[in-house]
Amino acid sequence: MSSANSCSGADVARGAAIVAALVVASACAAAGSSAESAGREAAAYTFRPIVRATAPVHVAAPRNKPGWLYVVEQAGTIRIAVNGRWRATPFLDIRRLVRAGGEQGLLSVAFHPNYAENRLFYVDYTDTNGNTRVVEYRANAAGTAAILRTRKQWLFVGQPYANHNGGQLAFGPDGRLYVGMGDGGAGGDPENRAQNLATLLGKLVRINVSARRPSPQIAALGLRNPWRFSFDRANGDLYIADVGQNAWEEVDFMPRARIAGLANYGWDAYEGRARFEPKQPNPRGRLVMPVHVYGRGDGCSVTGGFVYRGSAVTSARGRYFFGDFCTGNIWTLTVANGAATGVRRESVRIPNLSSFGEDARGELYAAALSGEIYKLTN
Ligand SMILES: [Ca+2]
Ligand SMILES: [Ca+2]
Repeated sequence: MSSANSCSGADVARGAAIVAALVVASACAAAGSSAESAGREAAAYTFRPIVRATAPVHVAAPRNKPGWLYVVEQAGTIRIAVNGRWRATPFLDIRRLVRAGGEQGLLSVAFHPNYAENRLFYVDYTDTNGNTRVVEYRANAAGTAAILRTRKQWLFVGQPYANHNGGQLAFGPDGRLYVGMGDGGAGGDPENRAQNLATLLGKLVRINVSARRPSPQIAALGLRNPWRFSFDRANGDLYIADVGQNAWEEVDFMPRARIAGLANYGWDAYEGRARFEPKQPNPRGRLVMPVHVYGRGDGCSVTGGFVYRGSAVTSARGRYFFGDFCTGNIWTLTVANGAATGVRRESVRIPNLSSFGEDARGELYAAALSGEIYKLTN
C-alpha cells in the first residue's frame, strides 16, 4: 500500500495502480525469500484468515466494542465484522468524497478515547482533488453507523503529488489526535518539505480535538511516509514505521516521556541511518535515528504495527510487530533502553501487507490489500 519504491529503487509513478504495486510485490517477494532464513527461534504463532474485505488498508476498534472489528476499505468505506461476520450495512460510506487508488484513499480511522460516551471518531482520506483531510463524525446511539451530518473537519493539507499521503490517525497518551503526514510525494522530497517546519508535510501532527478550533501542532519532523505508527497501549511509547526511498526501511521509537518534545526523524538528510542528501538536518528538532532498519534484501516498503498487548498469544506479549508490503515478511522486536533487541523474522508471511490493527482487547490483526484480514493466533 505504502510502496513508494519498486525493488529497483525507482518511485512508483503518480497515481500508480494497485495492480502495479502487486506486480512489484511479487517480484520483491521472490528476491527477498532467499535473503534470510525464516523463523529463526520463531515462536509458535501465526496469522489466521478470519474475513475478506475489498482493498482493506486499516483495522481498528474502540475499547467498548469487544468482538467488533472496523475494517477501513481504501475506496471510502468502513465495515464492521462482529465476531468474524460482516454487518450488512457499512459503518461509514464516504466514497463520493474520496479519491482512491495507488497510495490514495480512505486511509485510517481512530476512535475518540471517550468514544463509549461521545461516539466520536476520526478518519483520514485523500479527497477528490487528492488533498488530505482529517474529519470527525459521530456514530449513532447503537454504534452501527456514522451520522454524516455531524461531520467536522479538523485538518486540511494540500498534496503536491499523489504518493506519500501518510494517513495514520491515533490518539496519543496525552489525549491528542496524532496524524501521520508524508513528505508530499514524488521521490527524494524534491521541495525539501520534511525538514521545513513551515509545512505540515513530512510531519507527525498533533491536534487537540477538545479545542473549539483546529490548531494543528508539529510533534515531529523528518518523515518520508509514516505508513503506520502506533502508541503502545500499555505505556504510551510511540513506534513509527517510515517508508524509505531507495535503500532503507526504518522503525523509529520514542518513549512516552519524550513525546512532548520536537523530534526530527531525519528525512531527507537521512534515509534510515544513511546519509541521503548532504545537508544539515533542521536543528529545531532533536535528531532521532531509527531503532531498526532493513534493506532491499528483506523488502521495499515497511508497514508498522503494534506492541502486542492481547492475551490470546502469550508468547507474543510485549513484542512490536511490523512487516513489509512487498515481501510480506513479518518481524517482531522489543525495545529496551532505547534500542531494539531480539529482532526476529517470523515464519509467517503476509504478501501485500497493508496494515496491522488492534481490537478492543488488544488482540492483533493484519490486513492484506488483496483482501484478507488475519488475526494473530497460536
Ligand atoms: Ca530533497
Ligand atoms: Ca528517519
